[in-house]
Amino acid sequence: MQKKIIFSGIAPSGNIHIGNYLGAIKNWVNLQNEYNSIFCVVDMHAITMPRDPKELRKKTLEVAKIYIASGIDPEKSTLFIQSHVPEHAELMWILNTITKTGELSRMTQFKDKAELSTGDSKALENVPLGIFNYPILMVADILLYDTNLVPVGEDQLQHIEITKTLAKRFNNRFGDTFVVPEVHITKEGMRIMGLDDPTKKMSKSAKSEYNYIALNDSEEIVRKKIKKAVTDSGSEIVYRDDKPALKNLINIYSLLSETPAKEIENKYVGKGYADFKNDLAEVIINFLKPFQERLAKLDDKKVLEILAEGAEKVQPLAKKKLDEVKRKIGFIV
Ligand code: AQP
Repeated sequence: MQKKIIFSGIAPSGNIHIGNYLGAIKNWVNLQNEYNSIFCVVDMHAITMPRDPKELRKKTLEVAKIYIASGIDPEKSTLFIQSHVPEHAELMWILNTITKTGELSRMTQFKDKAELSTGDSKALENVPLGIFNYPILMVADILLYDTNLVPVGEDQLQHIEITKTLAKRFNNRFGDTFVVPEVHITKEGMRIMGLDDPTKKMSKSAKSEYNYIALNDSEEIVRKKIKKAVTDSGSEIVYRDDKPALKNLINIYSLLSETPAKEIENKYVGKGYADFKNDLAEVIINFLKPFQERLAKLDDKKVLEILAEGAEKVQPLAKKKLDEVKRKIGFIV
């Protein structure tokens, strides 16, 4: 029987953090044995905001290296850079034409990124169009490869919903063409919150670097960030919804050390935040150290070769799907 297909990607923007790892990459590593896996560095998504070209090139390679250092095995999974397969942009154009503007303006990520919550009626005028319609590029990324499952963090749920909507809409109008994918989310890693604000997700485009632990943070920085991480009122170490900051920190501790939250609670009975935070910093460092050693050993040239081979492997699949789409809508192929 043919293996099912998974597709996912991360934009090379900002610093990749433990939220990206726990919500997405860790999950990919586990799934790659079971599924035909395609992982992309989505550089076309990164340019929805202004980027320094030199920095973008550096980050694109860095993200691919992070995938590999995290355990994505290029022998098992296909890795490539999105802009190396132009079919993504071409399919996006076609899908634009069947998408309603209302569907995009309801996206919470759009509202957040465009900072529309300020109530300034002029705010919209200066929002780059890419911030508005990048979800359609995500839809194209996923649908090009007959993806069955999309492993992502919870913040991407709306984007997977619109993927399903557009796949069904196209299939209804033009006949069966796209596989309608399902989302794959792990319960614990689904949403790691910001260290400086537990009501918002940890985010690589956060204004303050105290929002996240980046995968390339030094020991000293990790200790500093955890020390500064906001906590809740009271002094007990408990995993409860009414203590969102602590719950988030315990989640990180639990996921990185593979210790159940209950066990962590028991360990800190009678102890305070200082003990807990010191140990949490060590748990994070113990995870980051071997990861960073593996990352440092990766050769740029070799990784670029892996990415080029990956693009060569998936491009014919993308072209086949795009040609089918073009034929269905009446283009001469
Ligand atoms: N906090 C999080 N918890 C769990 N999963 C998360 N993901 C992102 N943040 C968390 C998952 O990581 C993958 C890549 O998402 P992304 O590229 O959108 O990363 P981001 O950190 O969320 O980036 P931003 O802040 O939106 O900045 P830009 O737009 O500049 O890249 C996804 O699977 C996501 O669910």
